[in-house]
Amino acid sequence: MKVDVEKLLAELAKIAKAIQDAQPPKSSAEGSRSPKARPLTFLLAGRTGTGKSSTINSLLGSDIAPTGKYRPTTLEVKKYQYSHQGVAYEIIDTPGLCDDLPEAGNDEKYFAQIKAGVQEVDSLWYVTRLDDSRLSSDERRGIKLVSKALGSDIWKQAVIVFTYADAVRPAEYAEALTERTKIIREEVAKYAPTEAATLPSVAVTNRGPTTPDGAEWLPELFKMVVERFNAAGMLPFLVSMQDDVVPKQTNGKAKPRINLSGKQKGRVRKSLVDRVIQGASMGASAGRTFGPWGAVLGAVAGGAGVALYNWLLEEQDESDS
Ligand SMILES: Nc1nc2c(ncn2[C@@H]2O[C@H](COP(=O)(O)OP(=O)(O)OP(=O)(O)O)[C@@H](O)[C@H]2O)c(=O)[nH]1
Ligand SMILES: [Mg+2]
Repeated sequence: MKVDVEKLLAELAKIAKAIQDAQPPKSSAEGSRSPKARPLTFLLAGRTGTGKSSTINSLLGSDIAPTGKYRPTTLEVKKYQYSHQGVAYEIIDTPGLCDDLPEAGNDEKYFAQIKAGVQEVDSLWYVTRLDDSRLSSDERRGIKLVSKALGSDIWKQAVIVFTYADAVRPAEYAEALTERTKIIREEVAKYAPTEAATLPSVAVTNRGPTTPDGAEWLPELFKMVVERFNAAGMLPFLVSMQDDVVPKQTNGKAKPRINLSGKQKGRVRKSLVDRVIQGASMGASAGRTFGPWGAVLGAVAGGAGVALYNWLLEEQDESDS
């Protein structure tokens, strides 16, 4: 795929202008009433102790969600606020289910909490250990409750995150990944058959940079999250993460914290071009697509995201697919 960088940047500037024109004028009286960008929202689901908090902290490069071993005693949806490069985030930690919690009555409460506490989700993570061999009854409950509380479409934004890849022997790694993915998809298919069929998975280990196959997992997780990200939030997400993924050009190429391969970079670029840029110029009005994030987009066209765009769109390597 050949991408015309100039044309895309021009397209982006046009979209930014359309959004800015659509915004209400910012007089001081009106300023407080102008729409406020909602935070980018990650929803973490899965049983307790699987590494949900550890993994979101790894992706965002900051200790946002507390980690550790403790026994959950209450069912409670917890929210963590965070700001990265001027973009607000909200991490919603659903109560880690575990077999010890009595089922009767609690599911209702859990369901109501998710429904009340979650408006729009940009990225849903279903987190489960790679070294588990079967799906526990509380995991089935978790999948059911998330599907019922948020609707089956929520799986469009979902990624299965397998943690504890370090606990799987290298010889069994590929099979574990395939088999565990199949099992989760089968369960999700009960509520969202279409989405389940293509539900992607990624293996991580919060004990080191590589999975047993020797590959770095952080760039793979990032790529997959971008590919599944709510299209409306993808641009602010990419812009806020640019310092984490774009190599520093100062002295040669300093390795970024999230070091995408040429192929992974190609997939991120494809998501951006197909789902954001072309989506906005061809689909409904850009204002509706980007909503109150017009300001972020304006900043992108005005300079803040240029490093990201130039880098993402620069080399047209063969690995695009
Ligand atoms: N070996 C190994 N340990 C991990 C991994 N991920 C997390 N842990 C450990 O597992 C424990 C629980 O991790 P958390 O990230 O707090 O798990 P959580 O899913 O957020 O747990 P709750 O908030 O209780 O639901 C911690 O002691 C982590 O250090 C992993 O990939 N491999
Ligand atoms: Mg946690």
